[in-house]
Amino acid sequence: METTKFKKLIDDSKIIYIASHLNPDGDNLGSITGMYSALVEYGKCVHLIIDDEVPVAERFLPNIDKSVNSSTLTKNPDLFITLDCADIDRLSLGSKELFLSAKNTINIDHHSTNTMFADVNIVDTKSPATGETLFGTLKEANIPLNKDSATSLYTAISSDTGSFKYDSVRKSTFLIAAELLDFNININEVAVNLYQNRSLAKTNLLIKAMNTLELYFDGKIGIVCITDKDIEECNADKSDADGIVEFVRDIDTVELAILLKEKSDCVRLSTRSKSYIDVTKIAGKFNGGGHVRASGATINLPINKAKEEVLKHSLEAFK
Ligand SMILES: [Mn+2]
Repeated sequence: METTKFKKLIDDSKIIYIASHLNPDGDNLGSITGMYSALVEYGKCVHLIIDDEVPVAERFLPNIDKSVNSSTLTKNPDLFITLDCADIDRLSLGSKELFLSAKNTINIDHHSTNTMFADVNIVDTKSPATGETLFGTLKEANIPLNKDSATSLYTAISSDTGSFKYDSVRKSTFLIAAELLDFNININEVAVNLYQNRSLAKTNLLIKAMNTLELYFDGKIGIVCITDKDIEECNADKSDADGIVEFVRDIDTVELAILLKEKSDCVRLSTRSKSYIDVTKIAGKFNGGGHVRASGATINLPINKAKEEVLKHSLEAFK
């Protein structure tokens, strides 16, 4: 039903905008470039909007160099598409303004916290990645893929499944990956860029963060903290904090991993779990959200108070 509306909006629209969200990750960037490449191939006039810094790992994505800042575009596009974006406030202010001016809007996502903010909402909360949901949507709409879009979708899915190892992965995930391989994509290029590409600056930030490691509750809870100053001192990008929380999770005793990132005016919480803790419940205490094994929130408290509160809710999660 929603796919029929999706297809009609694509076919009826001349000018289409596709935008990333703030702090874009692999699923977001893979999905927007995948959609962009597919729609360009389909003959559409498409503009790709990225207002934030692209992490180094995703800079290889096909057509990501075609992206523009929202300030370069005029209002009132026929169609505005968001992907992997749970609510409208995850867009940059410029993108949000364009979104609100669009004649029609589409939201494709897999977050359970999605607010259904568009005219057409294709939200599959069981899907491990927006890239998987997008694959199904394009297939149903008979919009063909090519090597570029297939590379992007494979990257999106690999990225949000920790290289196909999280328990959100389902049978369809592997079947879709298999279909994407038919496009002769370079999976080594994807793997090297996503997983074997850590800069020395990011490595130094990781070391700094891991030096703050504290374990609680028989080692089941692991927590690390970093500050904007740490990022500066390591000469790292802000996106270099991505992935640190996974190192905490990967400690053998840890079930629940927590990263607190101190910013000038707030604390950013990232949580990961290994097998049984639902981290959306912890992020939810701070009006955040995400997925059962990976969630986040913004906490408007000083870091020490934030840490205390997060630990309190984390201990409760084990009861
Ligand atoms: Mn995602």
